[in-house]
Amino acid sequence: MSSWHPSVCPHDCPSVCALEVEKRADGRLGKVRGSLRNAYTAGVVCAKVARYHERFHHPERLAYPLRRKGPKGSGAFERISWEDALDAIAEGLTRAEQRFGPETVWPYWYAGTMGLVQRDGIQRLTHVKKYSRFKSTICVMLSDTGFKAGHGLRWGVPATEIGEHSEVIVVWGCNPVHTHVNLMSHIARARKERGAKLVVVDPYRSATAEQADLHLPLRPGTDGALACGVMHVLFAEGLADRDYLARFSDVPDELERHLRSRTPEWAAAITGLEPAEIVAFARLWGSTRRAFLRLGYGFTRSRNGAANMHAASCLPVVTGAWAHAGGGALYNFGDLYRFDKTMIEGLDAVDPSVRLLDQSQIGPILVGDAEALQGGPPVTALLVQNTNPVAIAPDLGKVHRGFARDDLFVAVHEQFMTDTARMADIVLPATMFLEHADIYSAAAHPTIQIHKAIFAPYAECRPNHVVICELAKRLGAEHPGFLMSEWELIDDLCRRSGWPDAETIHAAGGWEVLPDFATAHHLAGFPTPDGRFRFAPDWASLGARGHLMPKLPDHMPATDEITPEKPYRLVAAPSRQFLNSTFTEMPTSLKREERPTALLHPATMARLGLEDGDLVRLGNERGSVLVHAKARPGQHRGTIVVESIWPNRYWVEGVGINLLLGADPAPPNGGAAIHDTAVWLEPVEAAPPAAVAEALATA
Ligand SMILES: Nc1nc2c(c(=O)[nH]1)N[C@H]1C(S)=C(S)[C@@H](COP(=O)(O)OP(=O)(O)OC[C@H]3O[C@@H](n4cnc5c(=O)[nH]c(N)nc54)[C@H](O)[C@@H]3O)O[C@H]1N2
Ligand SMILES: Nc1nc2c(c(=O)[nH]1)N[C@H]1C(S)=C(S)[C@@H](COP(=O)(O)OP(=O)(O)OC[C@H]3O[C@@H](n4cnc5c(=O)[nH]c(N)nc54)[C@H](O)[C@@H]3O)O[C@H]1N2
Ligand code: SF4
Ligand SMILES: [Mo]
Repeated sequence: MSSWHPSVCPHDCPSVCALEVEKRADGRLGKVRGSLRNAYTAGVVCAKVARYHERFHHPERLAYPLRRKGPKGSGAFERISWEDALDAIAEGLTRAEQRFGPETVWPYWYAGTMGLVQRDGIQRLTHVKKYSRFKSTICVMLSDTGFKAGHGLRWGVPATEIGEHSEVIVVWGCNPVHTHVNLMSHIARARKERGAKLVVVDPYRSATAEQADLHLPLRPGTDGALACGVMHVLFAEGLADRDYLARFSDVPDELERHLRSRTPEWAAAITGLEPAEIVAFARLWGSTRRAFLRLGYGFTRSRNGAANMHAASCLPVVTGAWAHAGGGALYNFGDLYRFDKTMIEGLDAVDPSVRLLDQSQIGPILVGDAEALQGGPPVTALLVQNTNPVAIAPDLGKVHRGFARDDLFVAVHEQFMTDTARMADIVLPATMFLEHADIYSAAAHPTIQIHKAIFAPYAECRPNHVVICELAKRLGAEHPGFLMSEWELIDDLCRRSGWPDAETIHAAGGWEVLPDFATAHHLAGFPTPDGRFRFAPDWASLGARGHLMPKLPDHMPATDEITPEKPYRLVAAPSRQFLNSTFTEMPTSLKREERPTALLHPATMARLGLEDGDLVRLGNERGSVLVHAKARPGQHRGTIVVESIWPNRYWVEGVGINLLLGADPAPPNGGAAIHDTAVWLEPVEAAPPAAVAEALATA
């Protein structure tokens, strides 16, 4: 007989789905489905996680610790014992530290698992050992900064209100059909029950845009201009709620004056949209107070991304939509959880004088860029958990050169032989979420969820927490957190943060952290010091380069703009069947994605004499990649979209699309400009070398 168990999806996705997992009579993983116990998940789960048995029982899962025996990156490893592997890592880190001091060691992590214990515990080791600290910038730095600029703190209206009340839904700069499919079920209900209209703001006709009543395919990085054009119309046509503005915002009159010159024509010239489209969008938004704005991450991955987030986030304030059921905005519920992570992260051991290295600048850092290293010692040792920078980081050529350095010691704790693991000196096998306990918060719904292990670890796999504690022992790092079990850390976190204990939350199937409607809708004011939304943010308080930000919502001309030499703008958007580089090991995902592909406007294809499947070369000052072209209507003629992130071996010349992306930190406080790249494009005659065709055929 098989049994069903409650679980939580651990992957780096806003949805953090509540799952039901089948353990079959033979002890193997059976079906995975969305649970009904969470109103946001509501029984829905994405296709790739529904096929999780393929990943869980994958023949290429890492099973044993490995030591490199050939040259770096050769893929030649030998099996060793856990004792030997942990000793070798401790020795590698200690030797580096003896030569250059503790800041030469950089524990490097990200959100491969979103569990707070297994994801964040590595920072306890960082802080206690005074290793270089980690400034997490690759994903939410720009969006967080831009949202906080106006709202103060991050929370919003639950997506379940969309289904119940919304009449207009705007999906701005995200692609939920690919990246958090659950949102679409709430939108579908609103359309079915009351004919709600869906607007999608995205440079290309994404799978979400395909479903829209109105798709606005603006040029990448011009969202600030679009938002200003829309607000101009709202004020000009009497659709702004002046009473609401007077009560709940800082400088509404100044904003209105400032917007007088931001006409739809002005915005059209910048965005590449028609003035009439902008007016139509504004009238639709202003036609009801039950208008819901889903603010994504994608549109903030530009050098002006924080300004664009702030500008777009002004819309529901101008019309007062916030005060109504089904109205307002949702970006992220992050600040409702108010977690005290002292024990998990060792926050009592933080030394602010230790340098903070920028996650997104790993390329420049590893090739010795003095500015990125902040004048400190070189990085000569990396301990990596939960991330795959050799595939996903910007300025990927530098990342590859850096990882190839013979004087760099690298230990990688992974589930698969990823591009990063392949470059390691020591590889450790990691458990998957079904094999360890953890606690999860979510971005897209306001729920704490706790998970208990359902399966015994595969082969010799160990959880991140165990590895960090074992290393601490060998490195002489002392902190009470290293002596606690996973469960003790989860329970400590809950109690310390003022939530019920871990058993209670687990037994309840999750814990809602949003108190009531009034809080969700900021009925008593926004979570800023004076309760007012900021049209004029205090950017200086949000980052060292606040002086570069526009005083009021505006178009901030800071992107990698086109030139005669580089006439196209590249968007490296997420693909549907992969999650970043995770799931690229699953045969069914690879098959459905086919191969790396550049989506071009049909007119651009025609002008260059290209047909579907022809090879093109995309390039800029950082290098170039070969990729197959495909026509996609519904985007600007100058926009190229490459749905990512394919492992390097699937690229004709062995390096992925991130080779073209810049790693320069965007203002005011850093962040990766993943979708902000000017490129040239050349048609190419040659067929791809046999190696790649073979990699795809045997996948
Ligand atoms: N299937 C799948 N799911 C995922 C991921 C994945 O890779 N695949 N990644 C996960 C992660 S880590 C995250 S952070 C989330 C991200 O979730 P999203 O916010 O949905 O993803 P983004 O990369 O941020 O990009 C989404 C959309 O932004 C658009 N975009 C790019 N530039 C601009 C712009 O200048 N303006 C506007 N308006 N739109 C723009 C892109 O064309 C794309 O359609 O998804 C998570 N879920
Ligand atoms: N071109 C392009 N590049 C991008 C983006 C994009 O949209 N386009 N998006 C950017 C964004 S938003 C992000 S967040 C980054 C994400 O990039 P990454 O952080 O590299 O995310 P993943 O590729 O999912 O890698 C996570 C790794 O963690 C491993 N893992 C999962 N669970 C565990 C565990 O419990 N223990 C251990 N030890 N390992 C585990 C997985 O096997 C996987 O290899 O990519 C960025 N790069
Ligand atoms: S939608 Fe996101 S959270 Fe839900 S199962 Fe898929 S990857 Fe996991
Ligand atoms: Mo992300």
